[in-house]
Amino acid sequence: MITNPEQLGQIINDELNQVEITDVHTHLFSANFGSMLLWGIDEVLTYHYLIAEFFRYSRLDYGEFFSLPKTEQADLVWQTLFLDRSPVSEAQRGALTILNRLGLDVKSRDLDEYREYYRSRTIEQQIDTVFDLAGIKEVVMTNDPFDPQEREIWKSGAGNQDPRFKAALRIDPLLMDYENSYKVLQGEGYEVDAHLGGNSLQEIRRFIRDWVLRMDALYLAVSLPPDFNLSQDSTRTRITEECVLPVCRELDIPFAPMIGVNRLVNKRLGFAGDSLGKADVRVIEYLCTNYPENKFLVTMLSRENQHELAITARKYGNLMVFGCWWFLNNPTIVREITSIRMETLGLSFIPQHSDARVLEHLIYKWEHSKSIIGQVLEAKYTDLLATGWGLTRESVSQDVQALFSTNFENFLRS
Ligand code: RAT
Ligand code: ZN
Repeated sequence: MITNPEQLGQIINDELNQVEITDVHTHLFSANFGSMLLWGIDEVLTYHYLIAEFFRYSRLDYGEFFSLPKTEQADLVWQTLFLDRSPVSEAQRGALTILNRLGLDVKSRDLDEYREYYRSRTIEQQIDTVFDLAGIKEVVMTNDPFDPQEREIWKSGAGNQDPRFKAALRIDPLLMDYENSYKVLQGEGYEVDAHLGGNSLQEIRRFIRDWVLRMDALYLAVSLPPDFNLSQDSTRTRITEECVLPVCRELDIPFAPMIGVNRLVNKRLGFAGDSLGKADVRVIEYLCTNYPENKFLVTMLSRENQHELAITARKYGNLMVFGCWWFLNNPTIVREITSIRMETLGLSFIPQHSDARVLEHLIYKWEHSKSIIGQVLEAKYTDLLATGWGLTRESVSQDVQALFSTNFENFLRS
């Protein structure tokens, strides 16, 4: 039985160090995807979170920056964000956590030395090292059948060869850009037209089904703008209600709407130019009420949506809330959101995903998040001890595993 705070802190730390994480949403790929898997210091430094921060200080022409070779972009970011000033933002700190945990000398500030480390590494070794350092068991990829390069990899059978990398079928073009994306379906032999006439809906269902099965996808995901709703009779509404939801039901996989992105607010910044807005949580109520046989994995991007999303999850067993997504993945906000969720949902949520785009991101995203989630949990346990409640190492272990892996696995199976 755990009786005092020191013992409690030690046990939580042990459990956090041991837990094997399932990372439910990343942009990583297995080594079989070749150049699609990003890794290495130059990729870390040119992460779009850091590019946005670079342009807070630089007036360089955007086009000029993006036309430079990656190493030169990384040199500029390193100079501007790490040498010219202290790297205090979360993404800056993240790059330093990575270097430090890989055993590199952060004090030296010597980018060439960091590059040198990578010259002796193979991607296979680096995956093992990073998974080990970050405590990862499995990551879920973001798999796009509208990307010709990726499509070919799946068709060749190489997509599922590393069991540590699970698939998630991502269908943004289908819901966000049907006027163009239907042509991809046509090119792949599906009988669809621009207006959802004829056999289009049936064929879109066949397309989704074929890709879920080919990838063995754990869920079907889409990122959506803040004004997402299903109250208008639009192409998006029809594809969602008549194709996406029926196929998810049939194959018993969750639908994962990720809501709140305003894409390309500043187009010239490319990937780094996306922003966010507050969404209407009633669309989640609508989905969970009208489709009780479907399961919904939901994350929202605006801080303002977080309390109402947690309350919504109290109303529906078919709703699983996950992650502190993207602009929310800052220590202050992770602490706040995790506290709100724990106080309203107990342990029945998935506190975090990494959204890693570069392999090494797993190291910092998980170290930083684990520490805060652990502190929130510790505060709650301390309150429990004050009531006279008894905790054991086993109960702590079970709770930590729920948060970092089994809630997801059980939701998939439910
Ligand atoms: O966090 C990110 O890297 C974003 O660019 C997006 O990828 C977002 O997470 C998404 O999946 O749309
Ligand atoms: Zn993402």
